[in-house]
Amino acid sequence: MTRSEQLFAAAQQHIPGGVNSPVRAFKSVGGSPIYFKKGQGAYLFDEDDNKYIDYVGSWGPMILGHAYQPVIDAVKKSLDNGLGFGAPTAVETLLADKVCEIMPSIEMIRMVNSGTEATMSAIRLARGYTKRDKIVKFEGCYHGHSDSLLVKAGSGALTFGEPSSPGVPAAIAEHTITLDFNNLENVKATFSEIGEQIACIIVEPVAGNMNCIPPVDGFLQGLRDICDEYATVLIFDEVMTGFRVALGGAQQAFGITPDLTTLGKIIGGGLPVGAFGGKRQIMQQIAPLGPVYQAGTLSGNPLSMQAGLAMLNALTDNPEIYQQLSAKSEFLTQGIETVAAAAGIPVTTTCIGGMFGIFFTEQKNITSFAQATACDTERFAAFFQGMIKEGIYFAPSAYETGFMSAATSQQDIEDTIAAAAKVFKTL
Ligand code: KE4
Repeated sequence: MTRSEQLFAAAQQHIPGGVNSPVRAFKSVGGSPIYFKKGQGAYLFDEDDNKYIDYVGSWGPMILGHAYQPVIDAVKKSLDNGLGFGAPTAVETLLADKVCEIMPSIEMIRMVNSGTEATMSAIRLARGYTKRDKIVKFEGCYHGHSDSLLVKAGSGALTFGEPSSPGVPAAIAEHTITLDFNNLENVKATFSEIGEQIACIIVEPVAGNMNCIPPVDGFLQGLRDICDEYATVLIFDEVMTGFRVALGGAQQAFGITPDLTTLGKIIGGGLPVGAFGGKRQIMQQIAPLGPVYQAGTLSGNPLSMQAGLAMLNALTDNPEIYQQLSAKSEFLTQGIETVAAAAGIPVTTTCIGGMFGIFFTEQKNITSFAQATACDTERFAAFFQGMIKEGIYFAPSAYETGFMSAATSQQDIEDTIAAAAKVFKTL
């Protein structure tokens, strides 16, 4: 048994499925999850001292590579002052100001501890602000695991075929209307019937939890127009796309102004931070200013704030990384398509900024959940396992996005393409 296998066997005694987040368990790709002990730049090292080029980046936060020194230094510097006080600290305001500078649609922001908390709170705020109960999400989009949003969700929920989880009362799920991503007519038809009952639309502006599917032209603007027409709150869930597809996120990349934005992953520099923010008029409804309650013991934790601030400072000091990330993602995905075709394996890829998707399908131009779920997940699993053997770590699910880091070199990418060429021949 490998060390990872030994550790996984031991973990299952007291941790459900041996993991603290389901998609890590490798259930959809087979085999035993890899236990990592170190990350450095573009690389991960497992407990058996194998080295991998990493395209997961802790599911997005490690955009500058693992153990990015300025973030490490900021956390180390703060450590000796204690781990948290449950009281305001100056650094919370510094991070809040920084996010509002980067994303002008955010006039006020509340820090929380995860993307789930951010979207759960944003939904409650939209409902409190509009005094409406219904919400619109899109099938295959994942916004964390709060009850109202675990309806036809993506990511791990989709991976395990439980997009609508048991345990969510029908009385809650009935207020969640799930529509087709990239299908504006579907949204217009729904709003023409019950638009005045709908508190918000929450959308991943680039869908990253049914693999990686960018919005089609006009889709996001169409959502903006519909929300204006019906006084519905438009929430961009930028937990994944924020500071990733552009410094200012998808709202900057596509030039659309949401009413609220939810954030996570990169904002914490790798430590647990989520946030929701937006129009002052709406955010002023949040306690203690307004009646909509939201709270958190560790919200604004100074260590996490320091990590997030160091991360965002590094990103604003190096804006050229975004063009570099796009070029790297483009080079990788084009290379993978080329070697797949040479091996006779039907593969389509997508990429936007530092995010990319690899679909095992004959279909070109993937724009919908139906197309994403018609792909060959078994072939993906075989590809995933083959790439593991070659020292390349992709997300262990056909429904997850790949993440490029600024630390990933041209050589790393060429090695990845060469590894893919080898693996495709075995499929
Ligand atoms: P967290 O609660 O996991 O911090 O964030 C939930 C969330 C919200 N919104 C979007 C767009 C997200 O992608 C996520 C979480 N992303 C998944 C990866 N697809 C987290 C990985 C996992 O669940 O282990």
